[in-house]
Amino acid sequence: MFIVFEGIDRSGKTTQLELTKRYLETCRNCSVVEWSFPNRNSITGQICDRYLRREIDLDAHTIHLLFSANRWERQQELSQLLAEGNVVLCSRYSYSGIAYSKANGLPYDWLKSIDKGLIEPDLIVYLDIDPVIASRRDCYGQERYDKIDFQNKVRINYLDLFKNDPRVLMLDATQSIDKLQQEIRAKIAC
Ligand code: DGP
Repeated sequence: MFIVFEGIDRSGKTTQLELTKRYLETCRNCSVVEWSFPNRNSITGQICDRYLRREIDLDAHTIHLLFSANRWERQQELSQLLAEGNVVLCSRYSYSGIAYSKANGLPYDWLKSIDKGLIEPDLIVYLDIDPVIASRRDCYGQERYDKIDFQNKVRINYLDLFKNDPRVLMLDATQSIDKLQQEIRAKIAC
């Protein structure tokens, strides 16, 4: 099973991913692998990291291609992990690519075509939150995209992208951590 967690910055993806991992390991006896994109350790990820930390500037198409390459370069490994029976929990995937790069002014069709063929997740957990509320959470404002106007555009893009997708569990991320985790567990259990 391949489960992707999506949402604007500080929406609570990491917290829910960790709790879901613990649940699957301890209560469901699963072998769970935790991933996140961008993977900042690879060469493409190091450039994405420098871009996000505002150390370098790159044009919107160029940086998007690097974010996308960062996903493509791990496809074989992902395919193997899934074939071996692991559950892969992943913070961000191609949906971040569309939501963020569209907010950067790039066209949807081009964005979609670049990531076409990536392994599809079985479930997408989308944590929806007003960017003003998210901005009050710890560690907000450290990276390039942490601006309320920009995050508003990203949120609109996510909502548009996910509105008719049956694989998406759309959650109100202002709910308590426990309540959100309960909803995720209920979905995984069925
Ligand atoms: P974090 O999840 O905290 O490691 O932050 C990663 C940042 O990278 C976040 O602001 C969203 C952004 N991001 C992830 N994937 C893409 C992508 O494909 N394109 C663009 N433009 N941004 C992305």
